[in-house]
Amino acid sequence: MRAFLGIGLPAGVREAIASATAKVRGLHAPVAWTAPKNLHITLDFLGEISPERVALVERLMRAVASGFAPFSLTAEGGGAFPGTRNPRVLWVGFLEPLELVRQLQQNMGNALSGAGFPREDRPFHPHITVGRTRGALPPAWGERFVQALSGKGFGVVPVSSFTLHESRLEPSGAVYTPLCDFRLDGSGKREIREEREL
Ligand code: 2AM
Repeated sequence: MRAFLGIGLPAGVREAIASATAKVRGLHAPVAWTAPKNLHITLDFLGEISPERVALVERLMRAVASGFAPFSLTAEGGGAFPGTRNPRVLWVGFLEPLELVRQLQQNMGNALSGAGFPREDRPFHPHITVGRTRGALPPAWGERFVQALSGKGFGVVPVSSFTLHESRLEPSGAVYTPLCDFRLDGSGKREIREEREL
């Protein structure tokens, strides 16, 4: 099974992104746009995993989630990977502070790599992929995309859990099926307390 761990978005944020990108989507550039229902933040892409590994991931992620209290993220503006001159992935970003989501992603990566899952070698840049390019774009198209989203707010994403998803690649596009939610049900103060006890 192809799987990833991610954070879902409220309908209002997905709608705000869909309406802010409607104009650029209407330009018919060679871009595969993410269906609004599929918009999400990826925390860890697991790739192909066996059913036995799914149970292990669930155990590990429950432990990670219990170390965090809910927090929120504010979606604003956009960018392109690897850059606006040669865009492959078009994304919506988040305002600082991002320490909590970075810490969450890091703790997830530590738990997973400790259990033998390969560690993501790219630095974590929290984002929502809104499109992937499928061919050559007109000159300055990437800059225009980023300008179209610049300074635009898409709302607050309350993060009270994260989710293990199955991702099936169908001819009509990716189909994501949520398998398990991990509630952030800790106080978020566990590490500070442990440090004090030392
Ligand atoms: P991204 O959109 O943040 O780039 C589900 O397929 C999610 O997993 C995608 O949205 C993508 O996150 C991420 N993903 C897909 N294929 C990947 C890969 N080969 N390596 C890393 N992340 C991947």
